[in-house]
Amino acid sequence: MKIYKTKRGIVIEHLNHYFLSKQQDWDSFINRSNLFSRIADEVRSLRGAASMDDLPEIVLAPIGHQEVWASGVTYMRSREARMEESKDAGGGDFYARVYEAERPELFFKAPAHRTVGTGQPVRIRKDSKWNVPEPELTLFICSTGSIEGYTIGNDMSSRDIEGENPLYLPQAKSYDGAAALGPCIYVAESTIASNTKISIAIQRDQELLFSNEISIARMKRKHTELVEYLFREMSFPFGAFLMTGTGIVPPESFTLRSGDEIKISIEHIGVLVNTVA
Ligand code: DO4
Ligand code: MG
Repeated sequence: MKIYKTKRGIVIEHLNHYFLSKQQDWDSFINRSNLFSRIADEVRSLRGAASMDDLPEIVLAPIGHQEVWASGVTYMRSREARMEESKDAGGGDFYARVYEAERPELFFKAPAHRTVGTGQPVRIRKDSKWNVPEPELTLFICSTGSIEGYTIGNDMSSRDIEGENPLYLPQAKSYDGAAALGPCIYVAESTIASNTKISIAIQRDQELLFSNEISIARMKRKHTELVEYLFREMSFPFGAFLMTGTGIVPPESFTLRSGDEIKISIEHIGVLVNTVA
């Protein structure tokens, strides 16, 4: 099942049918344990009554009062790219160490007001010259700490700022329009398939500039391990989103420009499309 936050209300997609939920508050709708069975109950009660022909045109980012957090260096490609970009600053060793360490790298990415949904523009910083999107499977975790759903995340990153000094990470990662989430939350009866593929395509002036794909099986850490660290000493009264890190980093010669279209697809979830403002 997929759930969408739309201008018309909360829409549930089940077996290619769309249902407008009777519930109107996004935060209390998503922040429930056993979310799958609760939504399945609601779909049973709605069946026949409130089916819609299609999804409303405007789909919003699937976020209310949740914070967006992110994980780092969870794939070998990310480790290599960070070591390369920070070698002049002598920071390369940190990335090799965190890749092997027991404690993962977790960082605050964005509150809802800096997060955009599908079809909305993402941004690159005016004081940065080297920018990339990071396509990441993103977990939705309810306030009691269980993973209840999955969405697509784009962890927009300024590689020159991050590479200059690892202590600049918050500035490289957090700014207006640096996070995109969407188009829905995929809520399943069990965990997402371990061979789920993530793919990205970046177009400039209708031309494909870069594309790649990776399976989440290549990730070094378990989702539950990341969540366990995130929830160790922090409470999330509305639940939280956690980006799980990127396994795709474009070559060093690549940087985003205004007008580029970034399309990230994750099997079972859908496609997140954003254009650089
Ligand atoms: O350590 C820097 C950020 C890493 C990151 O965002 C990623 O691996 O996806
Ligand atoms: Mg990332």
